[in-house]
Amino acid sequence: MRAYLYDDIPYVLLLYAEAASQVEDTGAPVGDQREPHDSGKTVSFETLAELGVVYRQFPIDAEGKWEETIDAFAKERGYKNRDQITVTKEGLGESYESKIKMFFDEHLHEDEEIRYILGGSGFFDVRGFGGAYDDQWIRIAMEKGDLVILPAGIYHRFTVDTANTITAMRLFQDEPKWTPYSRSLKETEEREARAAYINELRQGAKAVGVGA
Ligand code: KMT
Ligand code: NI
Repeated sequence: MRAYLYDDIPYVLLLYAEAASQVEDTGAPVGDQREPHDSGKTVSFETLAELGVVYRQFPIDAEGKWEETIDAFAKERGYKNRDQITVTKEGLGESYESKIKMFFDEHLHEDEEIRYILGGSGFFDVRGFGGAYDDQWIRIAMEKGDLVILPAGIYHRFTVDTANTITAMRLFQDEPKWTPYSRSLKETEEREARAAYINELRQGAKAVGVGA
């Protein structure tokens, strides 16, 4: 897992750069969400922690010890339930295109989003808040054995990478509350989960002595 600032280079500039051969032509559509968009600016785990994003690594070993590890972790955090999702055309069937679009539409949830990667790879993008990364995309590159917890109320999105496959365990407490509230809807900013999240960030910022 690595986190970095997403290179939010406008599409037209990318087209221009590609035409001028300033960026490598990988054959993928320019500005493709599946490309790494790596600005080269690494974002630290501390920054992620300040945003309430929890990152853990539980390597998937051949003996299957990881299952006990994940069970213990789930128990400790009260995640009683889990299921599995494979983001591929085969895994998602008819709804593939619409799901891919929905995952990448900036949104928040009223509950945590917990994902443990069992295979493949992909990107979770989260929005910075306050400080140097205010409202900027931070891209979290996830692969097998990585676990991430996105707090309720954080704006985020997900995409597979150019390998086009990821399988993840989704953990949750009781009922999954995965309704995505799109940031494109004005009322999303007014949701209680958003207010609670911002409140927590402000208190955290006070605790570590930085202004947010
Ligand atoms: C989500 O909620 O964005 C997803 O479940 C994406 C697939 S998990 C790798
Ligand atoms: Ni989500």
